[in-house]
This record gives sequence, structure tokens and C-alpha cells, in this order.
Amino acid sequence: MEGLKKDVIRHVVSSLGSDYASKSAYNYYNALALAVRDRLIDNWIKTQRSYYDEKAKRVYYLSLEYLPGKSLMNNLHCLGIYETARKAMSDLGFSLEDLAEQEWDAGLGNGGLGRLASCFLDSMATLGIPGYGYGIRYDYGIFHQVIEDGKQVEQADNWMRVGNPWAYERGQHLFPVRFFGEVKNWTDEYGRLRHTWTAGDTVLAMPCDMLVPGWDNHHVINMRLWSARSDVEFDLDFFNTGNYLGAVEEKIFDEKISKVLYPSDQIEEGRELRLKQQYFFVTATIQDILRRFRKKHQDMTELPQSVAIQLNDTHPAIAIAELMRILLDEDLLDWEVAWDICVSTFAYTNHTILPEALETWPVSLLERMLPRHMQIIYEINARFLREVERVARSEDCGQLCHRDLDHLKQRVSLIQERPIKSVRMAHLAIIGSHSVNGVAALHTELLKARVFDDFQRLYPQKINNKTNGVTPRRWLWSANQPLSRLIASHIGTGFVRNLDELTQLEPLAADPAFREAWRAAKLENKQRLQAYIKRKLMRELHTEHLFDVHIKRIHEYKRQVLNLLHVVTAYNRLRHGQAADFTPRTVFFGGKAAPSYFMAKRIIHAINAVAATVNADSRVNDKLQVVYLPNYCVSQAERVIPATELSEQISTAGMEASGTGNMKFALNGALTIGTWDGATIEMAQAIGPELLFIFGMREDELVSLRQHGYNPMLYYHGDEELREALDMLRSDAFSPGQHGLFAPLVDNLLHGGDRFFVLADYRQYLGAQQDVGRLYLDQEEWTRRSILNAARMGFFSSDRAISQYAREIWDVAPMAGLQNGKGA
Ligand code: 26V
Repeated sequence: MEGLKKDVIRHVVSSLGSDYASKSAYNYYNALALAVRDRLIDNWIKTQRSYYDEKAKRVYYLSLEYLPGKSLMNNLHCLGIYETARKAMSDLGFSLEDLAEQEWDAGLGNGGLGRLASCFLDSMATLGIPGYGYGIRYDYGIFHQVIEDGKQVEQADNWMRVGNPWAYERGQHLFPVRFFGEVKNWTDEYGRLRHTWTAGDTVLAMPCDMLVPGWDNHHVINMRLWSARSDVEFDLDFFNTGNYLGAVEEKIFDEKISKVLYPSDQIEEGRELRLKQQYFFVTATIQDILRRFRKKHQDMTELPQSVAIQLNDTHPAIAIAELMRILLDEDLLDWEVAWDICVSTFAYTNHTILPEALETWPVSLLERMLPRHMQIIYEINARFLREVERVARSEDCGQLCHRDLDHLKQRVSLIQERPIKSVRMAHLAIIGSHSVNGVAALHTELLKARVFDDFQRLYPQKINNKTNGVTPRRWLWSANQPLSRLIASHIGTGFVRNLDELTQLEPLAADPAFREAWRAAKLENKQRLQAYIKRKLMRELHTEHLFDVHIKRIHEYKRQVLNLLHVVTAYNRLRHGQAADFTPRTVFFGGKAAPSYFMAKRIIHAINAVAATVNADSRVNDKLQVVYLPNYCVSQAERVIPATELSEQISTAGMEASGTGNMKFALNGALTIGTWDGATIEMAQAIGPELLFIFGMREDELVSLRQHGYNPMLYYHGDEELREALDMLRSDAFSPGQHGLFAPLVDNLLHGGDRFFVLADYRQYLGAQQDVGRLYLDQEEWTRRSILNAARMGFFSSDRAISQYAREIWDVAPMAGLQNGKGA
């Protein structure tokens, strides 16, 4: 402890240039972070060296998004120095919790996809897998959300303004990135046609490394994020021509590339700067991968034995064309050889089946920005379609006439003609990869049967499932110390590395003393949340209420509106004196809406309007409260999830690819009210469906309802409570003086076809909520179920997910000597 104290003081003085006697929390947080980083870097260097020494196959996880959140507490826990640090900082006059508050969340992602990437890096580090995360260091992460007059207002998230003590910026290792320009043809000595892309503009990519430690194992992996740097300052001529201001302007223009994260998910916007971000990130990453590979290899055909590249959705899929370009134009390999290398190296994960989220890029834009890549994509397509034709004809399918073949080719082509000629990035990713995986069982089945059914027929082995998981280090151990300590006192700490060990809790569910201790841990977390809400929102929570929580991105398919209709109905019953047996509850909502997503923003407004009305109504507000948590982010989730008793997972069946929040809640002892969707299905199967509150129509039922003509008006006319709730929303009951403010929401349900079947599930949802309220009155039974929920969540560790990727997709093994947590 004395060593850590000395290091912290030294960093306050020599790294931060401050007087250690001026007790600034900001300085002491930064100094502590630097002292922790010192303790990581040796192991990082040793880890990297061991990969070379053991000629380990490396995994590269390519993701445009990461959501690491805060690093301090996680790193202290991984290093096993949390208690030491707590004492050391307390000696220096600080509470560790207060210091941790100084850190800004690294919010370099939108939601589930980015957080999954961060959980996966944690698991690779913990399992000893030789892995790297590659991404972009956005200057501005996901916007900061404030709620003004009930509405979302976006503020810039200048997360690096306060400095980032965790990152190593490597300004001396720059990689060139080219855009535009033209392609020249030439003939090589064997008379073969060759191509050279001569650049237009050049930008530089600078690596910034963030260290990711494993749990108690000395294995530290790297998240390398690229930042755009102009090459203008390296080109003195630019300044010397006398156009100084012009040169500076160009510099600013170039560096725009890594300026900001696109804050929308599920809605594809197709902007030029976004494509630039993708290629910038991809080419820098591929150059870095090949640089490392070429240190030990000359023969490029050995690449798939040494390197596995996982594409996190299609955002980095242009990597397939980039690797082809390098192999063809720089290494001068033949097409077939190059293509084999690519397909064996790449694997692709799909994260959504919503058609509006499937990426396409206009051919005209690609031709201009990446002319050689566009040529390569055309060539990939031509060869692929010939192969499709060959396979289709070789099959003995009598009904396959020419017309069908043409249709098949149109459907699977990399190029779509309408509304504008574009490249389908998912098709490129599928054809260029040896593995295509979905992220939960149902999601994968839907990929096979619907979204990519033609590809499933063409390559029956390619599509596979890897159900998501979450890291127990952050989402149980670090976020929920009261519960973790209780668990550890009965079954030891092995569950942090091997989550299956939680099954040892099962017999304890029958033990009244353990149940009481379990409830006490939950209450402690509820009280912590109460204190936080009081500080931040100046609101007093009732900790005896059932805490009912719905936090995730705001999207129509996630159906926050369904939850809101339940709240309005509960409000009406209470007002009308029809709810004598109502179980008091506080309903929490939290989440960001894409700034351009009108309906999602209006949903936020409606939630806040209902909250204001309900909370101000003294007839009901001792029994029902609604809280909107502004600026939902990773660190807020870490506070809220441990305090949650009821987890809302109520997406339209078939729409939520997996969900990972669902797992975090159950792991922390919340019961789930949910639809038969995403990984919630597998959770119900692992836990026992009777221990969750499952309701609503299933995916196949919705398909047939749609086919037979879904008429939301039938539900409106047939259900008095539903009608009352919708009529109130449409009137000015929650928006005094602003009649019609929420009419778009209601009209969308009643006259816009209710694409996400909110009305169809309303009555069943109410029934399930009634069951929830009733069970909560029986605290012993509630607690028993809560314990069994957590005890059966072992499968949903990201360690299990990553082990499956490693074995079934990447063919990589953990580094020897690290598997049992014995440090190398
Ligand atoms: C799409 C787009 C479209 C263009 C603009 C930027 C952008 C950014 C992200 C996305 C993909 C969103 C897909 C996504 O986040 N899917 C979520 O992935 C989670 C991890 O697999 C999964 O748990 C969620 O169910 C799924 O919605």
C-alpha cells in the first residue's frame, strides 16, 4: 500500500505538475490511474512478447464501436489491488468511490453492439486468448443526453477534454490512408493484367492503445483505437507555397474523420464521412495486422493459420476488399489464391435483422472514394454469380427454370439496383467470410430461414450461432459488491472466472437466512441508487417500492410505449379506486434516442409527460412513481442494474437479436418480464420459464397474424382500458395546453399499422404485470426465484461466448500457463 501511495504522490507532482498538498480529486484520480497503468504496462509488454515467442495465432476484433465505460474500478479489481487502493486513497484523504466519479465514461458506441465488443475484450484477456480490439478513437463519443421540458437535448460528449490517463498515444507510428485517386492498369511479366491505385488524398492514422487486463492472470491485451492526423504538417511544401491558412484548413478537414461517433443505430444513413471512417479504420488496421504478420512470415498463404479477423457487423466489411487489393496489387497473388486467404481469415457477426439497419453504399460513392475497391467488389460479384449459376444448374431441381435463377441472382447479388445502385455490405461480408454468426438461437434461425435464406441454401455450413454473453467481472463483481461478497462468502470467488459455479447457490435458495441476506444486499443497492437519484435528480425514491426498470436505446421495436401504456393503465386504476391490491412500484426508464429518430424522441417526451402527471398526483404517488434517468450510459447501468427487481425485456418477438441487458439484470437477481425474443428465450430455458414472467405473441404467431391481416383497431375497440389509455395520450391529459403532442404515437399504433404489435400484446402484458405485483407481496418466494435466476446464469458469461468463438470460428487456443489464472 505504501508503494501505491508513493506512486500516486509522485504522479501528482511529476506527471501532472501539481502540488500534492492541494487535494484536488481530479489530480488524485488521474495520478491513481497513472499508477495503475504503470502496473499494467509491464504485463502488457510481456504478453505481446509471448505472442511472438509462441508464434500464437492472433484474433483481431474489428468494431466501429466500443463502450468500455470507466476503467479505474475494473482495473483495480482485475489486478487484485482494490482494497489496497481503497486504503491508500483513504490515507491520502479520499474515498475511492468519489475519485472514481472523476473519470468520464468512454462512450465510443451506441449500445448493445459496442458494449458486447468491450465484454468480449475483457473475456479474451481473462481467458488468455491472443486478441486485439481495433476501433476508432472518436473525439466525441455518444452524445450526452439532458432532458429539458421533457424532451431529449443532445450535448457534445467531449470525453477527452479532461484527458485520458489510460491511453498511450503513439504519434511516431503513423499509417497512411488514401482516398479517391484513380486506378492504372499494367501488364506483368507473365502477361497478366495488373492494377495500381494511385492515391488522391492521404490522411494519417495514429494508434492510441488502451490496455485491457484479464482477471488475476497477468494477461493484458490491447484495444488499439485510430485517430486521424493530417499529413499536411509532414509535407513542408504545403506550408512553403505560401498558403499557410489553406494548409491549416486542409489539416482540420482531414482530422474530421475521427471527430464524432455516428449516434444512430438500426437506421442506416449512408453518409460520406461515415464511409470514410470505415475505410480509414479498416486500412490502418489491416496494415497493422500485416506488419505484425510479416515480421515472422514471408508467405501470405500462411495468413489464415496466424490471423483470424472478426467483423463486428458489416461496418468494417470493406476490409474484405482491402485485403484482396493488397494481396492482388501489392503481393501480386492470383485471384483464387488471394480469395482463399480472405475467406479463411474473415468471419462476420450479424447483429440485427431490421431491414433498415442493413448497410448499403451507393456504387457512385464507392467508385469515387475507393475506385479500386469498387472494381474488386464487381469482380467478386461476377465470380460469385457464376458460381451460383453453376451450383443451381448442377442441382437437380426441376422447378429451377431460368426465371428463378435470374431472381435468385438478383436476390444474392452484391449489387442492388434500386432505389439507387448500391453495394449490399452484408452480402460482401457473407461471401468473403468462412463463418457468419447470429447472436442468439432465435436470431440465427431467422437469419437462416428469412434474411439470408438463399445463402443458407448455397452455403449450409456457414451460418452458425454464438449466443451473446456479458462479463461477470464488470457486471457482477465490480458493479455489485454487496451481492458478490455474499456469494463469495458461501461459494468462494471462483464464479468470477467460471460463472457456472453460481449453480452452487441453488440449494441456498431454500435457506431462509440466505434469502434474508440476499434481500439485504438488494436493499443496500436500492439505497445506493436512492442516494444517487437524490443527488442527481433531487428526487426521493421509496425503497419499499418494487423497482421496475426499462433501460436501453429508445426504439419502437423495444416497445417502451407498451410499458408506458401499462403505467397509464395502472394510473387510471389507482385514480378510479380500482386497484386496492396494487403493489407499490417505481417504474424507471432510461435510454437515448438517435437525434434524427422523430418517433423515439417523441416517446421520451411522452414518458416524461406521463411521469410529471403521475408523480404530481397525490392520489397515487405513494403507490406509483415514474422516473426518467437522463443520460443512460455504462456507468449508470452499473448503478441501476444491481438495484433492479424487475427487468423489462419486452421487444416484439423476433426483433431483438439478442439483448445483453437482459443477462446483466438476471445475473444481479432481477426477475424478468419479457417476450419470447432474443437471448431471453435461452435465459428462460436455462432458468426455467416458470421463474420468469413470459408473455405475448411468439414470432411465428406474429407472422401468421401479419399474413391474416393485423388490425390494431380491433384491440382498441375491444379493450376499454386500452382505449382509455390511448385516448388520454392523444388528448392533452399529459400535455396540458399542447393538444395532439403525442398524437403521432397513437396514430402510429392505430392508423400506421402498429408495425411492432404493441396493441396485440397489451392485454397479456397487463396480466403478466399483475402476476409480478402479486408475487412481490410474497417476499420469500420472490427472493427464492431471484436466487435461482442468478444461480442459473452461468451460460451467459462472455467467457463462454468467447470460448466458442475461439474453438468454432477462430481456431485459436488460450496461451499456455494462463488458463487457470496462474499468471505467466
Ligand atoms: C447500425 C448502424 C446503421 C448505420 C448507422 C450506425 C449504425 C450503428 C450500429 C448499427 C447496428 C446496430 C445493431 C445492434 O446494435 N444490434 C444489437 O447488438 C447487440 C449485440 O449483439 C444485441 O444484443 C442487440 O439485440 C442488437 O440490437
